[in-house]
Amino acid sequence: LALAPVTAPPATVDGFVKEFLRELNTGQGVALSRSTVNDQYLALARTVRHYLMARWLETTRHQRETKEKAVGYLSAEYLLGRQLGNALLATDLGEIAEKAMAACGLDLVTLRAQEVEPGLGNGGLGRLAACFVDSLATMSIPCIGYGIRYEYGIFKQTFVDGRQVEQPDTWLSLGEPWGFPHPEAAVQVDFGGYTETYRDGDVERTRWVPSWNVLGLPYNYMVPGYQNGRVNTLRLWSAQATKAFDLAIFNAGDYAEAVRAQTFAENITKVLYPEDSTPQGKELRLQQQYFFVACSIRDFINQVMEPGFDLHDLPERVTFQLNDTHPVIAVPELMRILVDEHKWEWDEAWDVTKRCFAYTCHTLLPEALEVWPVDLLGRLLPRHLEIIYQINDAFLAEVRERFPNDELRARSMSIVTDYPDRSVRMAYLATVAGMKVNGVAALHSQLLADKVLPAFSEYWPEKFTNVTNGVTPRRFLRLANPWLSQLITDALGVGWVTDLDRLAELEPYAQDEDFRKAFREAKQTNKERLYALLRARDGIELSGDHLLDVMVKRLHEYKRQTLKILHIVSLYEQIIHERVDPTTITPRTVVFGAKAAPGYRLAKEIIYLINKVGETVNTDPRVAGRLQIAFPANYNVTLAEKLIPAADLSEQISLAGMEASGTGNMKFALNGALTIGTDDGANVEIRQLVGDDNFFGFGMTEPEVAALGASGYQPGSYYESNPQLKAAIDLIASGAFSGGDRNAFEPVVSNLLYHDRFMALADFASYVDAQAAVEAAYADQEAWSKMAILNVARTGFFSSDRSMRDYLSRIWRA
Ligand code: 26M
Repeated sequence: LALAPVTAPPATVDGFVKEFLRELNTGQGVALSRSTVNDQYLALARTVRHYLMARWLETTRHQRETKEKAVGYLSAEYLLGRQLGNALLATDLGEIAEKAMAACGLDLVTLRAQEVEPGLGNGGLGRLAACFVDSLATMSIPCIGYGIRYEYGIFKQTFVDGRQVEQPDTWLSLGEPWGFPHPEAAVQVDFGGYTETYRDGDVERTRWVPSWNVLGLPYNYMVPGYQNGRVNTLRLWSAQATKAFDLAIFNAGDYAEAVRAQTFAENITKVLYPEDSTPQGKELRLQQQYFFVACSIRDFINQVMEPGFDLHDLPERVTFQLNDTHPVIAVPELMRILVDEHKWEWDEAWDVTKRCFAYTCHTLLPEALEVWPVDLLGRLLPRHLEIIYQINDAFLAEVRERFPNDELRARSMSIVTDYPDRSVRMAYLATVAGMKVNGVAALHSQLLADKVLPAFSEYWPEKFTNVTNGVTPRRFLRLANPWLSQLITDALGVGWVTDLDRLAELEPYAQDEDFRKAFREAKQTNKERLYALLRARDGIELSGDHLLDVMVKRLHEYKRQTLKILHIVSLYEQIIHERVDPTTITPRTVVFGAKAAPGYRLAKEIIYLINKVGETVNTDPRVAGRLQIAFPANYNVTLAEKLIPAADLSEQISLAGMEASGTGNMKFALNGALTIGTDDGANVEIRQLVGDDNFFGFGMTEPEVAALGASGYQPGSYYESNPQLKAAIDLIASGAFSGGDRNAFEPVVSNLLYHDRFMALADFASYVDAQAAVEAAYADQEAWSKMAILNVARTGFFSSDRSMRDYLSRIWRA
């Protein structure tokens, strides 16, 4: 039997048309003349998929042959964004596809717009995972991304009378051409039950007797490298009821109970938890975490490794990178496999395990650190709880040996804590088990070591490192901003797409008048594209040649959307009370995008405030042409790709010491927006790289924040002593934005005046000054363009390719 190698269809317009029609006709059973846009989109996606298939198979074959060390990226979230555009770019089939569709009487842009993005993440952490797998594929580094195939991703946000209302994200309902289910590679995952000891020769061993189980069904997604013939794999797990489970019940004659059991199993991957900072300690969430991690470890050992592979070599073949604490239960899981199933000695198993994992922390907020109650863990994963106790006992014995008579220290480092309830601190477990612990920006890594895990960084100074985040230039520059990309390519050639440091060569072009003009034209084109989209998508009418001021990110008090709204209200107040000469005002359009966690009350009140201020300002003739506000609902990756390239000003205004890194900040700078920002997260590094003259810095530094907090922060004193601030807050409280209702914004106003945990009032004056500096700078368009071009030229460092090189040298190859 001759085994013909899998080959891609010919990369010609003709070849593409044939493949497309074959997909549509024989793949989907639809004639072109009778097909819907969705039929056409699906056929197109499957066509592009065919071009990638041979490379994917070849990548897998090559990996098996070379046995190169791989990265197992463990992440509960991947915020991928649309796939088609990226796949066309990776295969360089964009032009061919466009012509092929035209030959069929179809419009590629329309078909691309049909794709529903997989929103399998909340925000920064999930999008980072997507950027990282893109970079690894582009750099031809072996990686399997492991995660969860949620049936419903991040909710769809709508506004009803200005308030957020959530709708389910039915991303799978029109068909999903990018995922390949592999039922033959399904994995069983156990839960519940109890443990017991038994004699095995002359050793006593423990075994876990679980009480229920589910099946993990893998779906493979292609992760194409940029025009390099490489296609890595993203493997997302979906939960299914096991046959044995419901057969037993069916046989007992209880059909309804059997169907209920099925639903129960499938609940595990039903929906993404929409919290991005306050873990609720929900049992289903722990089920999700263990489910995907158990599937992934099993899959890597049994499917990815060759048969007969010796597990002692595991650390030479993989590093499992833990994307925050969400997958940390993988640590006791690997220990359980080695000790219980393979009957290794504890020490031998621990030696291998601790060389297999590394941990990335993404927060500093104390309430965001995951903690699991011992009773919940013991009920769901009794054997894992025992193993965690044993890890902790061994670790604390070591601590006590190194620091005798220092019980306070030992207790402060205990993985298991008794207060407020007996529970497991997942960040501590990750730190003890990981060979490395990293923060996601220089400042964050410093604070992580000094403030969150001080005892651990003293104990293992060499374990702590930094890897500053990055973003993929393929999606966020090349794809999202074709006009700026063309300008850059005209100046430098195409190499910058995979070598972003080359943007530095743009530096002299900041002095080139023609280049600046072309740069402004590209920005203007992007604004027009955005305004057309907002008109069609949201019915939002924006007009005029304004400074486009954008704040897009999850809604959270620490990110301080309220500080931005106070500034807007203040501008408005000054105009309507004729405190400023209207002819001196820089016309400004402010765009917000933000989802609030559904249970986060105050965040939802802030959304309401933004919408109501917008309504009032946008319909007040006194400010027409000077100030307008847009808050399109359901900010997501797709919208980001249109918004970011259009922005002039990027708002990065979190309280110093709170935003671990930020990655939106990097996307804006790379697209030639200037940043108004605090000394927080990666803003610090952006500012250093672009220079103080090309960055609008303001606000307290982290040590100043700490000092103010220690001295007893009183927001009311700022309100009393700053008339401009007082006027803004009073205007909100007066009912001016709520049809006279003085109670409408009471929760927000009283929180600011009496609590203001993130010190918005303390930074207000400084923020307003920085905004004045922005206006002055924007008045000189030539000077502004220079600054913007220098931002592009000096931020090549923020490519996620560079992040991957740092992970390689500091962690994965260490
Ligand atoms: C935890 C438990 C239950 C439900 C949800 C969660 C959870 C999910 C996501 C907690 C946190 C989550 O994400 C945090 C996050 O997105 N952090 C951001 O990570 C980015 C990438 O490193 C940084 O740039 C941001 O500064 C940081 O806020």
